[in-house]
Amino acid sequence: MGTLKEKLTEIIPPLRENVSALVKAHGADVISEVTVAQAYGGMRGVKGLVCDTSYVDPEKGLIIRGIELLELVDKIPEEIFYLLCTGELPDEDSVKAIQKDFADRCEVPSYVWDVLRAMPKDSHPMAMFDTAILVMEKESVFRKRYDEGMKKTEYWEPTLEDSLQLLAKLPGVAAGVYRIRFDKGDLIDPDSNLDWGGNFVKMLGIDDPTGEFANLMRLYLVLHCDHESGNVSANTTHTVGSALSDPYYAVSAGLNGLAGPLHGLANQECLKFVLAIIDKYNGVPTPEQMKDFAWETLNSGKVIPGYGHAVLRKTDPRFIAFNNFGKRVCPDDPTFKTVDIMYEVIPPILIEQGKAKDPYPNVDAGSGALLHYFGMKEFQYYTVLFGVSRALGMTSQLIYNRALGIAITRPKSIGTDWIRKTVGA
Ligand code: CMX
Repeated sequence: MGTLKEKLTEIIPPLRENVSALVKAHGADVISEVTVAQAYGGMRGVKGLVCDTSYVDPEKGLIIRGIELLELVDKIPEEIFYLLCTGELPDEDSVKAIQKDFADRCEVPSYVWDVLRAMPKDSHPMAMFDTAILVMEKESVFRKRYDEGMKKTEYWEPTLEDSLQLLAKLPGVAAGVYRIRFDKGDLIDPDSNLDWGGNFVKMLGIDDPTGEFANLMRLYLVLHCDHESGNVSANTTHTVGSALSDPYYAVSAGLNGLAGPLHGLANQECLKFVLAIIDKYNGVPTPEQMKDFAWETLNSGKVIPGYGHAVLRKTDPRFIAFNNFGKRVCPDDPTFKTVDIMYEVIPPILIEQGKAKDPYPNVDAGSGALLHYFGMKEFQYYTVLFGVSRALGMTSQLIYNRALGIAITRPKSIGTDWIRKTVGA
């Protein structure tokens, strides 16, 4: 199969031809319409974005290139990146080639550490992570080639190079954020013999005598990789990238969106919630105690973190994968058990409350308990892990968009008076 670049070089020209033929033949056909409620309601359900890397089915959850997520949980992130970019799972040689691509590019410039160390001590780890990516923008090959006058058909190549550079460095950058922000001592060098996830665990410096933390991290990096392109972080990356801002700008921008409590920050909020229950009841709560706590939360106007979703209408398969891991590795851990009781108690309560369209757990409901079990207790850090993984999806979407020459994003906005007049209100 060869390298990722060789594969993309082979598949991109026919893909371009297919898409331009489709647009030529059916450009005027209608695929969606927009209601007033959708215009005010975050454009939920409006089909106006193209994403070929993955699809989120309300009932089945994430489907990557036609393969349901639960069929991919034994893969490693490198395989998933190849799948996202090309639509095929790589053979052993291609996996080795990606691992070599990452190993050759993994050194983090020293100025990144200077900047991170100069940031206020109480900076949020996501602010540090996003800043580190932005600081590396000066390395962008895309920007350099654009300044030299590259042809539009070549845009995807330096986008791929920037993406490989960025992905190769992200575990080191994220591990550095962890060690600097939480005073964990010196930075730990990467080991070029380890895979992307294994290397990340080594650089974090968390003791892993059984190797299960590395297994959890590989799973984590697979499960969070992509979720089509309408979610806040992917959509932001897409929009910024559509202005031909390079992948450093685009990924950093998208990750700022991931840092919101209704999006990727929900994993930290969720563990906070679980620990608050354990604290209140001096241990794993009974289902009755959990019910009381949940109603108190809802009645005080707060959301139950880790539950609900804009697209999903069933239990998120990403939650199921984490739950299966927990049942295998730490079934008696109090934090894990509390998450499991939540899974039993919360959906009927949200159904009874009658507001959330999806009363089931999403990806963020269970991941924190597992990280906590392995000794990563700094829950402010959890969204950084989400970000390392989501960068796989963000960059593969950017490569794809540049390959297809997708236009700069510019939907039409309208004012409330225009809407009133148009609907005769
Ligand atoms: N707890 C309490 N109320 C909830 C809820 C929850 N978990 N989920 C939704 N609702 C409420 C909404 O706040 C909304 O209330 P109002 O009508 O008073 O505004 C109502 O139910 C309808 O919302 P919805 O259409 O079902 O949900 P949205 O598509 O607007 O929002 C989401 C989706 C994820 C933001 C929302 O379910 C939520 O806030 N969940 C908790 C936070 C969370 O877990 N986020 C992580 C999502 C995964 C990710 O992106 O990382």
